[in-house]
Amino acid sequence: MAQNYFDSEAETASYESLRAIQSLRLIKTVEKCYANSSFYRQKFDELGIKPSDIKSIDDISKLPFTVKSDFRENYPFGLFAVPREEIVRVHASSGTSGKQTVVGYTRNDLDRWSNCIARALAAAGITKNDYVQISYGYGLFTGGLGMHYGVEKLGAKAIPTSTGKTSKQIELMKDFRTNALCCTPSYALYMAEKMNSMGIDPINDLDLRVGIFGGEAWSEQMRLQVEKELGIKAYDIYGMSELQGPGVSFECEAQSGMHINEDYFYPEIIDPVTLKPLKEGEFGELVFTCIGNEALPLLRYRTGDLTALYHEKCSCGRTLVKMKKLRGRTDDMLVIRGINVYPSQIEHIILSLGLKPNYQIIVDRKDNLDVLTINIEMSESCFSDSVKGIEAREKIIRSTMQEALMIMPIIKLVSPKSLPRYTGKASRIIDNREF
Ligand code: DLL
Repeated sequence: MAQNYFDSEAETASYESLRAIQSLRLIKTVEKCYANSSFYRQKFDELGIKPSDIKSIDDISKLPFTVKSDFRENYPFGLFAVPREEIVRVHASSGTSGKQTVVGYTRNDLDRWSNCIARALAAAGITKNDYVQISYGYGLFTGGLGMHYGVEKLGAKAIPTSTGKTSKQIELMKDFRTNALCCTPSYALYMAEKMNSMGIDPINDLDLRVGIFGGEAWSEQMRLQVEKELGIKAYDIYGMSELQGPGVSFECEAQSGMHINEDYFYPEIIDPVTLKPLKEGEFGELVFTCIGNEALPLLRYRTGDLTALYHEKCSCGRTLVKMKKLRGRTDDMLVIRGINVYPSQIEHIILSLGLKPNYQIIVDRKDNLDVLTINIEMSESCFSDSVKGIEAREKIIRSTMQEALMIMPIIKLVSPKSLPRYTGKASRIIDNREF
């Protein structure tokens, strides 16, 4: 692929000049936090730190962490660090409990965000000539509008279909000769299934070439499946509402980890228990300091996402540090009979056994013991098998799971298309235990 940058100066900057940009922006961010945010001023005072203690990016570990509950405690606008009249957009994301996490943007923030997305689109080979269908939800969720402004910034053609009305979306995709699709990986797979039932062959009947998928964890096998079923190249994009939304990091042609827009988001990896910084290459919790945000300049925000950072000479020429595909979240981890189980491990096994990622993980407590049940949809051919045949397959899956997870799950192969499909983020875990 020809090298394709939106912002080559930042994306291919030398390590030294990136550090210099990061240092400068960190110093400014810290000064602004102290001057304009009573939340951060109080934290600094409690720790006995002054903005003048931060002289370069190497001083970052002197700064306090910020966590999700800080949003809840300062709901709705208490973390904003600019006068209210400078805010031009508000988004929010729903958490598992309590109030929504509210984020705000100045005009410059929206511009920076669009740049981040435009970088991601260009890295996936999207150009001005492309029609880009945005099937992330529009609204308070950052996916739809975030991608939308980035597509326009690049100069490509945004088709704002949002989520839902899937048959109509596919019809438009065919009529408009859509080249790129942006949505969650779960929705991409659902679209492939729907195309099949509509008699549309994505490879011969559509002009789809690439997908920009994110918003939820998806394994390498799931990528292969989406690529095969839609006949496209599938690129990963990462972000979270608190930081800006999508576009904090993105994949390039190498499709091996995501380049972080580290001139705007300074990453660290910490041990989630000791909170000590970990070395390059070690897996831990991802922490970001937003050194380019005006409205919400978060310091050392603990994302709860588990990954590792690494520098490499990337074939695309970008020098931006990479993060590995997410391994899960600190709060996604299920502790079943004292054993840590990540849903991503279960998905990995399901896909490596040639099954589709249509599954449900259910945890119950019976007679004081945790019971893990995994419902997995059968393919049509497996469904027409004898009861004995189906039981034999269940047995193979059970023993593979047991070997990998160190616990024995109950495996139930259920009929095709009987489990829910998702047009946004999939939610496949039902934990019925009371804690
Ligand atoms: O999901 C922003 C986004 C929209 C990113 C569209 C990419 C595409 P939230 O709703 O705040 O924001 O959820 C953020 O989703 O902390 C991760 O756990 C997860 N996540 C997002 N992207 C990825 C990805 C948006 N590419 C949370 N891989 C994050 C794995 C992802 N997990």
